[in-house]
Amino acid sequence: MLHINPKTIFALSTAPGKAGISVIRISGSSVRKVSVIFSIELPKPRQVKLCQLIHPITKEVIDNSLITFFPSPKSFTGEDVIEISIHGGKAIQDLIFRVLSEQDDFVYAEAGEFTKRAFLNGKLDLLAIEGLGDLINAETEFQRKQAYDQMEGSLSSLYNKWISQLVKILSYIEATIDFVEEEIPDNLVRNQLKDIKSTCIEIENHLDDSNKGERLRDGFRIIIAGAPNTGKSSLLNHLSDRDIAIVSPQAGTTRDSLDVYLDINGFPVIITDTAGIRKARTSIEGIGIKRSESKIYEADLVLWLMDSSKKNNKLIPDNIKEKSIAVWTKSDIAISKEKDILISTKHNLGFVQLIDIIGKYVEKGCRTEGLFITRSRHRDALEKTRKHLLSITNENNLEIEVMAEELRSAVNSLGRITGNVDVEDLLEIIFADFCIGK
Ligand SMILES: Nc1nc2c(ncn2[C@@H]2O[C@H](COP(=O)(O)OP(=O)(O)OP(=O)(O)O)[C@@H](O)[C@H]2O)c(=O)[nH]1
Ligand SMILES: [Mg+2]
Repeated sequence: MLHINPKTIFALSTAPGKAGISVIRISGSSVRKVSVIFSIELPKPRQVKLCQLIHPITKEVIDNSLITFFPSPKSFTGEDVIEISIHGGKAIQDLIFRVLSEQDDFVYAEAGEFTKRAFLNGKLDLLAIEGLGDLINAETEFQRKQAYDQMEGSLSSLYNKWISQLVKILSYIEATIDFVEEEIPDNLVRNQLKDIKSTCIEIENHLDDSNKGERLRDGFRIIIAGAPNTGKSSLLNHLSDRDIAIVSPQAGTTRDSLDVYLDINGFPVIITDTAGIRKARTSIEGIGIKRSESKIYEADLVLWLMDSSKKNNKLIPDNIKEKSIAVWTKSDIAISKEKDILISTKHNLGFVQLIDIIGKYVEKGCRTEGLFITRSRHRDALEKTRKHLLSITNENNLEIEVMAEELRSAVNSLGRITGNVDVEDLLEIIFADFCIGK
């Protein structure tokens, strides 16, 4: 069970290390004591004030700082919060932390404790917290947008809408159980079934999203594969503009898979160079080839390389044709130039066309418009909700008590996504202005 430590917590909110400025965040019921500790006058709520921080014992000036005060409940954590912007040096931070630690009711915050308090005080639900985490980690423009929308509650409103729809149905059904001796309109249960079906269809449509949101969050995976010596490592180096993989005329150079992170048109892409596929000559090469095969299996797109200066190339295997594009390499020494995609890393040829095609695949694979599932945690919970609803709609003459139980489980699964649903509380709210038969 989560609980809030009664102590006031403090920590550095900006990244550690030297910087122009750093921000220390303090949250909890003793926050106002900061004014006594450092001999400063607190600013008005949510206004910034320039203050000299004075050491409580030596009375020396520690630093000039900017103080912002957020009284409860209008703060990130919901508690009283003070943010102190100081010059970003280690000695200043250490001294302030030492002074604060000497207070009985102050303690250095644990990882994620500010956010945990925000959750426990009802300031953020789990989706908003995950959105905030994703926003901080976002590396491309579309990742930023998706994370921001989630943090601002776009997914929470959708899931909360389904929760209220289902709880409303549940309240009717519970009422039917409770008042079964009295007169219940004949079509009551039939109407509830219709509503369950329509919510279930909405959830199914949401699930049927080709995993775009998760791909946008985690990165679109492109694998460079093909026979040895076709120029795979040369292509990785060229695309990433770095000399990251060893290139050599010897077939079977690459053994380990090598990842490079790229931003293609605002989408996150992970490109992986792999060991050339052939009958392994050594056991180590064999391990490399196995790794290639499993990477190819996980890939969203495979660039299958073939050497245009050679006859008898190893063609794209049938089982990966659907997610592969054929890329012919070494166009500068090609036997024939009649190929759809023909590149030369040596002479920088064919890359406008190759990047254009890759960009289209990436966009198709992770462009999200509207609301998309962003984590497998949410997908699992939605799948469970769907399963419970289907077990009601697929069954004829299901006992009403079983129906209520399945609905309750469906709501609980949905509630686990946002983390703040208590079915009994919701039922009470609904029953408060709900009257059977009206
Ligand atoms: N002429 C020419 N040679 C190239 C080109 N691209 C790669 N090569 C040469 O092809 C040879 C193999 O290149 P790599 O990039 O190591 O090929 P690979 O597919 O990674 O090979 P393995 O790791 O052994 O599977 C090297 O000698 C490269 O210099 C190109 O565009 N033109
Ligand atoms: Mg290689």
